[in-house]
Amino acid sequence: MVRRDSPRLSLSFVTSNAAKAAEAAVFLEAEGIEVHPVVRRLPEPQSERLEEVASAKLEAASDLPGAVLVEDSGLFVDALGGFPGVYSAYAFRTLGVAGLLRLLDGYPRGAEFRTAAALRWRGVKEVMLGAVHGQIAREARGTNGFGYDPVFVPEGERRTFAEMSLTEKGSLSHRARAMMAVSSRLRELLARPVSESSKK
Ligand code: ITT
Repeated sequence: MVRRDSPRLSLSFVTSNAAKAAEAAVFLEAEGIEVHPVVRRLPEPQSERLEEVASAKLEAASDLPGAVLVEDSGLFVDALGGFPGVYSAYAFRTLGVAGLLRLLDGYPRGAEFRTAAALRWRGVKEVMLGAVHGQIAREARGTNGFGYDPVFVPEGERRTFAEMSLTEKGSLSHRARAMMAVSSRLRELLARPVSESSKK
């Protein structure tokens, strides 16, 4: 739903992954929030919590003015005790989707995609979470999206994320759910009086 009644908001989305910014934009732009992608690979600390990684990425982007958004995401597979989770990028590079399918051979397929989105605006820094539960498919299907999309089937669907359009995935994914929280928080902050020191 486009909120034509509210003032126009904009934010910088810092990521090395253009597909992430495009997906976030599907949700945020529909909410009347303009998304400016800033292509940068931010350092990620070794941590067992997505929230900590997202906070550290936000710190690393402290030179950018205005509203700044970063996020860290991961796939948490139930039968693997949450692996690859915060190690999703490493597991993707080393095992790949085929390796994940081999690891899960004969095991239950439940998994959750999670996003921790860290927002800084008007002196406030906050981390918001979004998650979607689903199943790891038996084989890779679809060519859209990126990363683990060809093997993740969100709850209530038969198709993998990679078989969905950008708009479909961008409206029901873990990222969309985190962006919903980001959008509400931005509106709350917009409604608050601003001190001179936090205007930037
Ligand atoms: P950043 O620059 O924003 O960090 P990235 O692609 O490195 O971009 P993450 O560290 O958050 O992003 O991602 C960890 C891994 O999880 C990486 O291999 C991604 O491809 C994968 N991943 C993240 N979100 C995903 C999604 O929505 N669908 C499929 N795979 C995803």
